[in-house]
Amino acid sequence: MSLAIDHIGIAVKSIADAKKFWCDQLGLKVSHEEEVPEQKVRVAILENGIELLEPTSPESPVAKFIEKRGEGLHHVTLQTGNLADRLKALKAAGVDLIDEKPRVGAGGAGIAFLHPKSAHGVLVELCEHHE
Ligand code: CMX
Repeated sequence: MSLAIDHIGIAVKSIADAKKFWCDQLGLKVSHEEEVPEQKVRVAILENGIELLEPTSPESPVAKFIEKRGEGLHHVTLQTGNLADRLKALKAAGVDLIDEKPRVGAGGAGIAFLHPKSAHGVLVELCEHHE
């Protein structure tokens, strides 16, 4: 479905620490874990669509987010087909894009972020899965 929720990103200082709550206490399993060097984060995707994000560098947007606001909800990701065209249409409609062109995110998906000031304070990520 177009613009269905793909995952919800939560910024954490340490994935290992966060897993004590999400996995040990809530009982969720990790379906996939990887480092995304381009975004300077390590991600652990849980089976229910929660994505834990740990910064791998002080320069990471996630490190800056945690420094400013503390751990917590970081972004909402929506699925789209034809991401490049969707971005052009959003730009034409006056939406403030962080990424004007798709880049590569976790799992090799095409991703792009929209600025929170265009989305009522929420960082929105669009993703296009290629499989
Ligand atoms: N959600 C909501 N608002 C956010 C935010 C977030 N995640 N991150 C920053 N903001 C707000 C700040 O609070 C600030 O608001 P005010 O101007 O009202 O104070 C404003 O956006 C600017 O924030 P900043 O701290 O000055 O930071 P920058 O402008 O340097 O960067 C942003 C902000 C959103 C452009 C940057 O964090 C970014 O490019 N994010 C997208 C990339 C990203 O987050 N990657 C990690 C995820 C990786 C993955 O899922 O694979």
